[in-house]
Amino acid sequence: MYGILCRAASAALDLLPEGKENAAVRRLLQEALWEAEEVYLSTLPLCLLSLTGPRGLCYDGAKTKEARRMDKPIPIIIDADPGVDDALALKMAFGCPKLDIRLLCSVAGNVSIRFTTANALFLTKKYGGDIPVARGSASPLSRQAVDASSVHGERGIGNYVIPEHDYKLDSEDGIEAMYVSLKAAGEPVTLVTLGPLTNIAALLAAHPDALGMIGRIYAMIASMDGTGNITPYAEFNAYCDPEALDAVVRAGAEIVFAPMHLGRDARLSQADILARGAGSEFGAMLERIFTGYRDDAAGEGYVAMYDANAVEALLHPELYDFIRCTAEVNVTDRPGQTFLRPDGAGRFFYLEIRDRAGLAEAMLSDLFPA
Ligand SMILES: [Ca+2]
Repeated sequence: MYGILCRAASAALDLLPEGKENAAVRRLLQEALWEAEEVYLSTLPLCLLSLTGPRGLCYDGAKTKEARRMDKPIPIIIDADPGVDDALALKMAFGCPKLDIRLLCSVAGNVSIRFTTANALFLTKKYGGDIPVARGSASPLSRQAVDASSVHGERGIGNYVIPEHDYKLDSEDGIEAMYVSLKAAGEPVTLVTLGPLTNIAALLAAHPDALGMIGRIYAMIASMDGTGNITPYAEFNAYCDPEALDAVVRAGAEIVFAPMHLGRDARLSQADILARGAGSEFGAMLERIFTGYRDDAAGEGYVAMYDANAVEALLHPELYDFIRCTAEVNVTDRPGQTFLRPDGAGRFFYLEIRDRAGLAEAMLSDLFPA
């Protein structure tokens, strides 16, 4: 039955003339095709066997929806607050032929919007080519801004000082830039969020129809069990803007959480990173960045790869288990406290690393592609 639906949707797509007037219909048909393919594949015992994780947790749609589209680059928008680990995650995404990065939007988080925007602009134009860059929200939806400059350095990227350059922002209004980009795509766009979810919540509040244009959100945010790193109860990105996270969760967006503990689980030694990047300009930049970076959670000489998991799960879904869950966000007495509870009927997913050695190698290779 689903095989028939796959073929019907595929045939309809082939017959539908290209053109903006058909964009909405194409998107609906493409969505129907993906959904039918997922159900179809999940009924095949061989697929089930090959995609079943070591924890006995079953294949799910989250890892295959993008995988099915690997024949063409995945359209994505990245929202980030660079940030040392953001810089590493962004470099992994830039230049990867699997991704079609439509926009990079800054957000206040690790440091103020002034510095996250400056860092996002320089990193993107220097290493990402022509990707448009927009300035996002300067402060959380309804709270005072906090930062993590004690970890990432006063300007967010350790002791690296951005050289003089002529790079220009493409937009001073990241939320509108995101909406325009989503509308122009004509197909669902994956969001990769590496900071607080202020921009995404603001986007959904201003343009509720944007939700239907977002394929899935890969988000580095939250902890599984109500523990934290900025407070005993809250992970940093969730703590910065709990109302934004709560709004995105409640909006019904399909979120793949890269939770806090994965950052430590996926940590890389600075020596390994610098050895791989020896002789490269980015390697030299990292050497300077690391002199001003200090994360006790990662351990001396290591970098906690929090944000990289959100990118790598998209690029290498086979290295992770995607586990269906529910999500709960505290916006009152313990702001930013989160609980992600495994639940086969849950609307969200959280990630666990399936292959740590494989992931470490993938991260290094993506940081410094041959
Ligand atoms: Ca970040």
